[in-house]
Amino acid sequence: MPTASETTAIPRYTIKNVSKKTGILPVTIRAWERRYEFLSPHRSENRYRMYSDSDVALLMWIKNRVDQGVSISTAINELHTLQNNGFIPEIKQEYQSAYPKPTGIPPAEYAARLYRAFKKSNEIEAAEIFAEARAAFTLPALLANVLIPTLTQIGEAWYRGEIDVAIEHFASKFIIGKLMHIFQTLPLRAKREFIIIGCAPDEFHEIGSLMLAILLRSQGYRIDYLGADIPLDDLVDFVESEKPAMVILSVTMQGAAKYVEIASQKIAALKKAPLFGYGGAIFISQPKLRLQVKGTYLGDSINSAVETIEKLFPGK
Ligand code: B12
Repeated sequence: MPTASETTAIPRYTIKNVSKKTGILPVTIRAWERRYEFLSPHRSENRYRMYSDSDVALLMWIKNRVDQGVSISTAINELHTLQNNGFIPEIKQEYQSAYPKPTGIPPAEYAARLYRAFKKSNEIEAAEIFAEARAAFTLPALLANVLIPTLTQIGEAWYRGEIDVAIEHFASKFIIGKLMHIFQTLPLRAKREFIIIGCAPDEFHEIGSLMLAILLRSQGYRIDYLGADIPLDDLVDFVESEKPAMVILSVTMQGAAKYVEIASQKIAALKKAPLFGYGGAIFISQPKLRLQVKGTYLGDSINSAVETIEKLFPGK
């Protein structure tokens, strides 16, 4: 089944249809394309420009800004900056805002509210809190300051015996669902390097790697996200056939850390070896484990991992 962004990318409208939908004259749409390289519509067999739903959404966004008095070149620059920060005009405005709309409520308060909703297994409340926090913060802030603290509270409460495993599963599945939705609705037409991300064998904590996958895709990288517990030989075969620029593995539990060392060696031995990066909670609590790995330790947080990768692949 196609993802939301694949569906919205299907070219289906002529310039006349688009003009009707957006209220922008065909001549203006063509001028924006010529002068600012804004949109590169698919060409039909008879060379007609064909636009997708996603193109229509982008044009509407630009039109709104121009109607607000912003110049066309500024509006296009704004759009590119927002897209690089994870804004997706193609998806519904109530799900995310173009500019974060601060509510004055600190992220820790959202984390506490989300935790309380999970504790009651109240999905409606959790969804409302999540939607409000999503609109209030940038993606990196949402992940680092709302979702990770919520998961930490869940883990601590589970460890103290205050909540059941069922609540922990309810909360982590809810968060994974929301994160997968964000991941799959980010633009798929990547302009930057191809990176494969997932977890080492025996590692079932996948949320950190999924968060990193989201932030990197929002920065324009092409990302294949493979999730938890990837068998090493399959990973190496996949890397050999797909030829990514980088492979990243994440580990939380001590038992899985040894596989990162083995994976790093197997990947380094490939003919055209990609870069190898790694991270996760176990490499923070036991830094000595890093000594064995042939690759780049990406840092103690998801955001530091993005910074490290940006340095490895400069020139957006
Ligand atoms: C959700 C969860 C699960 C879920 C995971 C679901 C899923 N599909 O991901 C399930 C139910 C599978 C699970 C299972 C287990 N879990 Co668990 N789990 C958690 C919980 C609540 C949240 C984990 C999480 O996703 N956090 C979000 C991430 C992003 O947070 P983080 O790791 O702190 O991330 C920071 C850094 O580590 C770093 N980072 C993270 N990932 C990456 C990746 C890269 C590349 C980089 C550079 C950086 C990076 O960036 C973050 C900061 O910005 C934690 C509690 C906690 N404190 O985290 C326990 C926790 C991790 N689990 C724990 C345990 C004990 C287990 C089990 C052994 C339980 C059991 N008896 O079965 C199993 C082990 C399974 C396995 N072999 O992997 C313990 C681990 C203690 C330890 N170190 O030994 C914790 C800490 C709970 C606790 N307080 O005791 N768990």
